[in-house]
Amino acid sequence: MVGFAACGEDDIQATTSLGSVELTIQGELQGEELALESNTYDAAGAAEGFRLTRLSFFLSDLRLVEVKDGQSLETPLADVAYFNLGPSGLDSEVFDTIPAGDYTSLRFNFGLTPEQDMTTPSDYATTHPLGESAEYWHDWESYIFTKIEGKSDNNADGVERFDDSFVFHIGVSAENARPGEIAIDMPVRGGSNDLVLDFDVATLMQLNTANEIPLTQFVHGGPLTSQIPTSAVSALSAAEQ
Ligand SMILES: [Ca+2]
Repeated sequence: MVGFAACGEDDIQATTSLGSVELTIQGELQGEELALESNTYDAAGAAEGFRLTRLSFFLSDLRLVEVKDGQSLETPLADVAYFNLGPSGLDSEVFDTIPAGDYTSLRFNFGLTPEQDMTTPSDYATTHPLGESAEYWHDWESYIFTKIEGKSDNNADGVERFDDSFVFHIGVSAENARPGEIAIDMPVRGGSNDLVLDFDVATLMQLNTANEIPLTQFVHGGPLTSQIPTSAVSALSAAEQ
């Protein structure tokens, strides 16, 4: 009977004021949902187009912001989340026990915090987002904040060949993480709640601009280590409901 005694009104209130948030990130490119492996996309630096084979990244220090009495109040959503977009260009993560509220923006870092980046995968269970050794670069003593991989067709012969590959593994240091803030219209209530962000891959890769990432190269350093996280923040926005 102890269980009944504990089930007062305060407990019911506490239970109903927490919900779960499923954060989905949907890649988009040239006006359509991103398709990894299968679709060919245009770029200035690829004569007959390119395909993406991998797009993965870490977001950290995710916070929901609610404005009350003119004050911005932050509610933690997650310390870190890892997204690895599937063939249909999306991935989702679920965060539990999030307080109810009427949230109007999402704050985050693209990449990891300095504290997180000082750790290594051996500090975590393999099920933790930071426990995956393939996402850590020992020579940098840093995680790989994002992986962008694909192949390009630079042989203008009308035949799909995709003889060239590109690999961008970006990280090196927590200094290359970038903060972002996205306006959202996000009431969180008890039960499950959905938040969908669009990830504009043309902005991420700066396609058809002077800063287009080179679609024949393997890059693990240099100017792109700051350009790509900056572009990634610009590429994220709330999906239209
Ligand atoms: Ca060709």
